[in-house]
Amino acid sequence: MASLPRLQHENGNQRQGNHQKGHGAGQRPQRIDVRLGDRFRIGVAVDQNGLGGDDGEGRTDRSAFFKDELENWFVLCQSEGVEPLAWKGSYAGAIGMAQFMPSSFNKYAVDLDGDGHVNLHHSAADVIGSVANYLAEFGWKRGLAVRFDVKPPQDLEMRAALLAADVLPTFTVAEMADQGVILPPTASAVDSALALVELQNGDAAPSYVAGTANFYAITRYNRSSYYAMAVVSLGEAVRRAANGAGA
Ligand SMILES: [Ca+2]
Repeated sequence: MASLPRLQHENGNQRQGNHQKGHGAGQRPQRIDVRLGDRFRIGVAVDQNGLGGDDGEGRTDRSAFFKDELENWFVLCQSEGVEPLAWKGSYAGAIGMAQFMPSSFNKYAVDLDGDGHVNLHHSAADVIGSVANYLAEFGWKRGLAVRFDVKPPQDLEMRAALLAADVLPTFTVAEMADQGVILPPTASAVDSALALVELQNGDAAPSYVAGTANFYAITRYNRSSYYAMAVVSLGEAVRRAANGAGA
């Protein structure tokens, strides 16, 4: 593979291109043109309705975020010796089995199999190590339960006060109990603050869990409580299967 030219950072304008703020729906996607030395010229189409300016329906302008991810992508390509067009990811830029954005790749991905490269497409060891490193960086505690199934306070004001903290572990077991949460005995010795999490079940009654710091760590990967519970449920099923109890 040919070596990549160094990124141009000297005047800070090399990656500005001609992208402008969006002005609403119906316009053609604009382009960010990025020069990589004299050898590459890459145009990256940014659909401002999906990734950029407000389309009039309240979606946030995320163009700054994706410009930063684009810069991280080129840094990644240089550090890994990858041609910028060689790897494919999700439409928004998430890479490989771990679905890391380029900035997360640069911060948290690790070479666990020791071959000198971080390979999130084909190395299960690198993927597992990178996800573990990501969770550890966001507070994962080894051996700590992720969540406890609980009954919420009957008092709706107390319930609302607990839910206001969202997924952030805020309350001790005693504080939750004082507010009317019914916790299982196994929660009594937990070494973590807890968050009351409400999970809607369509027409059925919602479920409630008390999420620990480990539940919170999973939500740093994806902020949805439903995503976190899906990860936890799948992980528990894998553990049961691995232990021979069936999924
Ligand atoms: Ca590796």
